[in-house]
Amino acid sequence: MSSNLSFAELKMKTDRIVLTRDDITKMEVDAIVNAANSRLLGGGGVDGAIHRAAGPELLEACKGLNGCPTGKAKITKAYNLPAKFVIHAVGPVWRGGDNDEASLLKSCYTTSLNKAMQYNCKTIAFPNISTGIYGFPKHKAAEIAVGAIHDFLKENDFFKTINFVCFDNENYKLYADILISNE
Ligand code: AR6
Repeated sequence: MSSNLSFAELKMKTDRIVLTRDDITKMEVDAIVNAANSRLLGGGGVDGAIHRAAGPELLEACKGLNGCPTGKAKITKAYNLPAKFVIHAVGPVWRGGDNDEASLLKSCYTTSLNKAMQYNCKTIAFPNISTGIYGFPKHKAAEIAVGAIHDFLKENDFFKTINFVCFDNENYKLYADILISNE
């Protein structure tokens, strides 16, 4: 991992959950999760960054996946990235909160973890799915993400580390507060 951001070395470890402020494309983990759209053919935000860093083979692999429904995830190799796999999760667009947004977002996290287990990925890194272009309120999204991972870890010993990788200060601080208050 590398970053010249002032928060970069500030990591907080709560059991197997690691909070990092970094660029997810730099993460040396078994699998990184992408915040994709249902076509799985690339886009802006973290999706664009992952495709640029992985190289054009990633798009070729994604073309063979036939898209993915919201709340679910599909996996590809990671090509030029330091990670081994990319799990492409499709978060919900925020439409006010009465359209299953919360359960669909939680499902992105649990589906991605299940997919990672199928491919024997013991270390995984998540971005803050849906909190950029898709407009999900960041605090609510962070609570859902942390809750989903905690629920999963209660039942499951498979993962060595689960990284929450925040790109912006606001998300980093929200996650830090939630993780500290849950300790
Ligand atoms: N590393 C880690 N996090 C990042 C990075 C990075 N390199 N770049 C951005 N983020 P977004 P969404 C954070 O918009 O809201 C795309 O066009 C960013 O700060 O990437 O799920 C897709 O193709 C934010 O907190 O994803 C879809 O069409 C978080 O990643 C749509 O955007 C998610 O922001 C998905 O929207």
